[in-house]
Amino acid sequence: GLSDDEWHHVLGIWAKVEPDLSAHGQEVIIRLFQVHPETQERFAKFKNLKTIDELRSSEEVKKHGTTVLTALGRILKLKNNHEPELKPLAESHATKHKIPVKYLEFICEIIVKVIAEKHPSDFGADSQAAMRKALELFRNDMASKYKEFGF
Ligand code: 89R
Repeated sequence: GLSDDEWHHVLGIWAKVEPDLSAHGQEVIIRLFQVHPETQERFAKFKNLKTIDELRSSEEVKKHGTTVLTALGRILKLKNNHEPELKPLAESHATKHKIPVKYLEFICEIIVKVIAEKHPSDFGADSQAAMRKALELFRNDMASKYKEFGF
């Protein structure tokens, strides 16, 4: 797990993300689809959105981005004890949506980049390192739950 100091960094930057969660979420989803177009194919509801303008003006994309970051925020706030929140998420992403761990790596990298762009003066080296570590913990625990669900 992370130290108290590392969690302090993670939750400190998350507190700066939260007031505008939907803008962050929208940017993360759009960036994910642009950098890794195969991820967009996983969404029946987003297959029709072809251009960047269509993605930007979609309320559904914004809504989904908010859903994803809200879930992630709940998990981060549980620090090293995220199992109760993580388990149902791992179950749906393993058994229903069938999202490879590799895709989780993609989105985690993009989350760090988007936060760094939106909060250049509040997301220093220590905070970035702590956030990367928290997201790595999240991914590793998702991966081991995936195995339990036979994915
Ligand atoms: C796909 C990552 C992630 C990734 C989907 C992906 C949508 C939280 C991908 C629908 C798909 C497809 C759906 C269904 C979905 O289902 O548990 O409405 N995700 C739903 O047809 C992540 C991450 C988090 C996260 C959620 C939540 C829901 C949901 C909550 C709704 C409830 C449910 C990691 C940051 C593939 C593109 C916290 C990715 F590639 F990025 F890893 N989801 N999702 N997701 Fe997903």
